[in-house]
Amino acid sequence: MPIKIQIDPLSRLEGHLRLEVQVESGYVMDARASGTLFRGFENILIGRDPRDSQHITQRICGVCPVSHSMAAVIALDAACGVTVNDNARILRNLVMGANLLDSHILHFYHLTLPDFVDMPDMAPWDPTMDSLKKITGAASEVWVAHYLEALKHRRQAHEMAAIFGGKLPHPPTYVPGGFTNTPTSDQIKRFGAYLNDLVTFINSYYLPDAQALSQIYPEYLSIGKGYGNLLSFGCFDLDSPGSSKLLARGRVVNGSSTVQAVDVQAITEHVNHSWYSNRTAVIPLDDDGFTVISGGNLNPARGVTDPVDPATKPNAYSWLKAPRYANVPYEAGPLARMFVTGPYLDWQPAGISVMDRHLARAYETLKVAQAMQTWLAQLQAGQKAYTPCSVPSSATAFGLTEAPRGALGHWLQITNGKISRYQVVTPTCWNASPRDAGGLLGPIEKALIDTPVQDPTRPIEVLRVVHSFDPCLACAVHVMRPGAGKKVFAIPHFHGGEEVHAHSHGRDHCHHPGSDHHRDHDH
Ligand code: NFE
Ligand code: MG
Repeated sequence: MPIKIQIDPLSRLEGHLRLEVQVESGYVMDARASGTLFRGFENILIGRDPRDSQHITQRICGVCPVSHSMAAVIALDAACGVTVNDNARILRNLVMGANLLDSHILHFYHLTLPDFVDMPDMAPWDPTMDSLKKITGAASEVWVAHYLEALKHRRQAHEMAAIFGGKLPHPPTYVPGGFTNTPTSDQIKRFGAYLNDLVTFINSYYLPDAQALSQIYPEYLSIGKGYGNLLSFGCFDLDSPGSSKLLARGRVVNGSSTVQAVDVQAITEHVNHSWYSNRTAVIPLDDDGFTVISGGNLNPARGVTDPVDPATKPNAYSWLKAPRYANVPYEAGPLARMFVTGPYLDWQPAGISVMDRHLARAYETLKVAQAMQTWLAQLQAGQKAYTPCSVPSSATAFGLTEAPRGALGHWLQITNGKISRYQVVTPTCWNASPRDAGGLLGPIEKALIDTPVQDPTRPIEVLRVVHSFDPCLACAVHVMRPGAGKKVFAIPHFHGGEEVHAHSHGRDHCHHPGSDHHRDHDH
């Protein structure tokens, strides 16, 4: 008889993910990932000045705000018909690069290590799911020291982004036509000092630590593959039209070494198992106009965000839609980018697994930091990074880029000078999506299937698979649903029809007043 395990919230990620897995004979045989909060940013944007989009969409998340800014201004540049100058392109790359370094260091040291290293029995590491850890006792001390060292370098990356960006999170400097800060030689010097320190840290800590972890836990080089379909929109333009990028655009099917082109029209978002209407929606265009559109399985250029009361849609289980490429699920993230961009294939056994995700993320951190050193040297002090442009009264456009966690797209429609449609498709929507119209599992759900689980009261193997994707449910869904005010930090699980509370498993980034965690218990 299968054992059903519910982890809610699954912590050490951003936002709130509920995970249900069924374990039979020691292996996961079914999985459901639920985003338990509604985002709604798309609807907040309707009727606003298009130039507000890069400021408002950044507030989707404090971890990857710069990527939202980048996606928004790429769409706005296209709508305005403007090409930004080299200083603007480089400043946009440098601030987004700094944000990526911060995010990747955070993910490996502060969100991932506690799954593999027995951390000290004190806050912030306790309570924890202490089981099946191969790094314990004296051996763990060096890892704890690196965890603390990494905090310093995260802070450096964060401060570095603010030198050009003005502030972090949510820099106000990204605008259509470029970047509002004119770089000074003092700023370039300060940015460079942080960057050199970070390159040293990545070379002497992060890369060796990621490699050591994969050698201590080699079984995770063959756990958590999933579909093996990888998608990258690419980012970090190397020329001003953006025809060449540091991280390439492309996709890979089932781990193939052949990289295929990305056709944006092939992207749709399915809502069959999501709490959105798949019937018809009425979309107001302005004071006296509206359009009527089908709510289900649309390209984001025609997409709508039409939430329904969860009670009215019993087959649905998530506030995430299910983005698909030609109706097929794809994984987004550093592993996808390294596969599509190339050098990763020469660097490690190019597998798709829990450890491959960590290795790819570490390798990408070095690649981006080194490229940032080159770009910094190309920046022209005292030269403006802004090209005047004006927003047209009507346009459709999209901006594709990469957030730390993977492919990010913003789709924009302007009518009568105002935003009449805005759709955001985040990497975590790709990765943590629920089942689609064809019943296909989302990539994280699929990666969990066949994961061995030794002790269902402490399913740490499940955490390791989910964490390898570095999910951010804040990006995927955002606005809270008023709930019963409960907080659940234990793992309720079900054994032979009897509910047992396993011991709790660590702290979350931000505690929330609670959604109805116990709603789906069945006995
Ligand atoms: Ni909130 Fe985000 C990234 C975006 S994840 S972190 O990276 O977009 O879906
Ligand atoms: Mg401990």
